[in-house]
Amino acid sequence: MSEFAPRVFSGVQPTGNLHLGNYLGAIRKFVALQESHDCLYCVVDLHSITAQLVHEDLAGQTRSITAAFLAAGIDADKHIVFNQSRVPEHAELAWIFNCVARIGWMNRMTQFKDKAGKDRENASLGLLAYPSLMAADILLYRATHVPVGDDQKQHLELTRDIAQKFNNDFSAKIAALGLGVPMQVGEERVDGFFPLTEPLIEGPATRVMSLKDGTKKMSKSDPSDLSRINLTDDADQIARKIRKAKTDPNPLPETVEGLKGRPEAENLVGIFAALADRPRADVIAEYGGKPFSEFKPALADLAVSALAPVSTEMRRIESDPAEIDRVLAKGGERAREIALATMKDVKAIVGLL
Ligand code: AQP
Repeated sequence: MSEFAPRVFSGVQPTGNLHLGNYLGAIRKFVALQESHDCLYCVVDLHSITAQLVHEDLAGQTRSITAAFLAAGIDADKHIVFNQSRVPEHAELAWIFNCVARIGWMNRMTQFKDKAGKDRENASLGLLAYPSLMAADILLYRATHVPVGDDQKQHLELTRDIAQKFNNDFSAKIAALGLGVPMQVGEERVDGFFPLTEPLIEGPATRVMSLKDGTKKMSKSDPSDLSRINLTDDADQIARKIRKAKTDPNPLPETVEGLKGRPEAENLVGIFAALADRPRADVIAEYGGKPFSEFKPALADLAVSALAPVSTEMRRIESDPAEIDRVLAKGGERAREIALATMKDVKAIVGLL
């Protein structure tokens, strides 16, 4: 067991409209964790320029994601809400991690392969180094837990590899400076400077799939808006998208096992279960054997009732951008205090005067 104080960190990129996948896979978990942990929630604007450099309104997008955090129920007084670029130590630690991580590790990242596509030589160096900046985001605060969707699992494993290599390579220096924290690594009890962060990937909606293709992740960058439900969609748009969602011609199965091999049905049942906070088996007990024409309107009603309060509150918050900027500035100051303390020790460990 780690003896680092439990602390949660997670981030969302300001790359477009937040969708139901981001909400169920990440933001709703952020809200729940506030009860039990100290949390830092970050709009990771430096990440958003890795795949596409020029954005029409990056600052506006950053405010909009912040508004979504607050509207969903994140308490910016009790916890820390900020945007990444306000705390320059993220980029500073990422540079050190670029020298810890190996090129082979980065080349294996499936998100890099997906986003770089066929023309890898033309991808930005930032896109390749993305996981090293993500490790810096987390480890700058020596966060012990990171709530994320399933797509981020590999990046979290890499974060642990970076922490472990840093701890090993500098073990003598960490011990000499008295900066080691005891922790359990497998069978061994060791001292390390960075914790081996645990991903929190659980619940019925760790990977919400596209409404147009049950084998593809719901994503902000999908060119078809019909593939996702945005947090900003109104009741009519939500109902229309669910009505048009791809399904197979059969009624819903009578058992959860019957969802196997039916990705679209599995996705819609998973979304229903997550929104209603009920097990899938419960949903199947109610709708098994019924046609999609009956299930879809119930799902649309549920989605509207879950998302409407968030989108209404989001619009209210967005109408006062100066207040959002105040929240981010205050959060940035509080985050920076922790970041500076970590960097002071990291510099001493590495030997940077
Ligand atoms: N479909 C999803 N199901 C469950 N969780 C998801 N997340 C993203 N998509 C799903 C989780 O949301 C958090 C924020 O994601 P992000 O914006 O930082 O990056 P992303 O994973 O790249 O999100 P998108 O929507 O897929 O963006 P694009 O299209 O730009 O790639 C993360 O915790 C993520 O796991």
